[in-house]
Amino acid sequence: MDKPTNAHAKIIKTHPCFNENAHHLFGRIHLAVAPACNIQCRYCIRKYDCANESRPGITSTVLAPWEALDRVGSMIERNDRISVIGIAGPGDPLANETTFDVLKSINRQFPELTLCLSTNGLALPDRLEDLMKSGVKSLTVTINAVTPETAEKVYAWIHYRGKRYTGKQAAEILVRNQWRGLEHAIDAGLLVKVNSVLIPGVNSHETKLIAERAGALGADIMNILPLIPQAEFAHVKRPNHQALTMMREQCRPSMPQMTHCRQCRADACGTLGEDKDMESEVLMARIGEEYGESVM
Ligand code: CLF
Ligand code: SF4
Repeated sequence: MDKPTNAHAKIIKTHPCFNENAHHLFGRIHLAVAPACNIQCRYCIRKYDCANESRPGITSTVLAPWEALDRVGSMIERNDRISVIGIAGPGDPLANETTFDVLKSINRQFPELTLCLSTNGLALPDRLEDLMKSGVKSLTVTINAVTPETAEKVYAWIHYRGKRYTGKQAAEILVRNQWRGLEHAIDAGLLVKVNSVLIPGVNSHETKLIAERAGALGADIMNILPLIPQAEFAHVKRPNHQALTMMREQCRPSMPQMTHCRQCRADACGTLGEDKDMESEVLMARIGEEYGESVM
């Protein structure tokens, strides 16, 4: 087996999110197979995609597992630059059993593709082993706080092991699980990105601390996302480019910073920024197939 560093280097070479130089050359497909979420971020409107990894505003069609597999097949036939298959919502992938079934099937059928997943981290300590078994190689954990006091301002409630928690108790469990999950995922050899939503006046005083702590644990890269003001934070001003750049510079000594994130949809496909519509891509692939068959 490759040592984690060698295996990581191989994945990074073709991963559009972990490697800025790869993002024009290689693409990803997001499979929107995970509608349920186990927490409530105060900046999230639940009818849209998960704002931790995917740009909210466009409701995704949730795919059944067979549809997801079918789409991967059609897409990689049509687009040979697809190197990564990710599950990033529209809710939290780890709160949906379908996630694991889909990952396993893709891993079996397309072992050459890198499987990627993004989570809020609540269920990560409980589900890491299952994730590893399903073939995931790169992981994103969104961490918006170090202290429960700040976490309480960012998250309204959690649903954990069959029980709903609010307030301080919810914040304590979530923060503990996010950091524990992150540490375990790094130790297990996954390539790990930390996403952090920058919310001015709410968690901005802890962003640097998140970088320091995650960097010390060995996370590979950090992606600071500017808040999209909505839901309970509709009144908060979205950090401008300058504020974002300043925060990234403060965090850079602790961890490499991602600056090319496109806050893509849970059903995005193609290279970053192409924002192709998967359904029409799949349709085009089918038409191409049928045309090919009819002229042969
Ligand atoms: Fe998707 Fe995320 Fe994997 Fe990339 S996206 S699950 S790590 S394959 Fe990439 Fe899109 Fe930014 Fe995410 S540009 S939102 S960082
Ligand atoms: Fe919304 Fe994602 Fe937060 Fe769940 S984890 S509440 S889907 S932003």
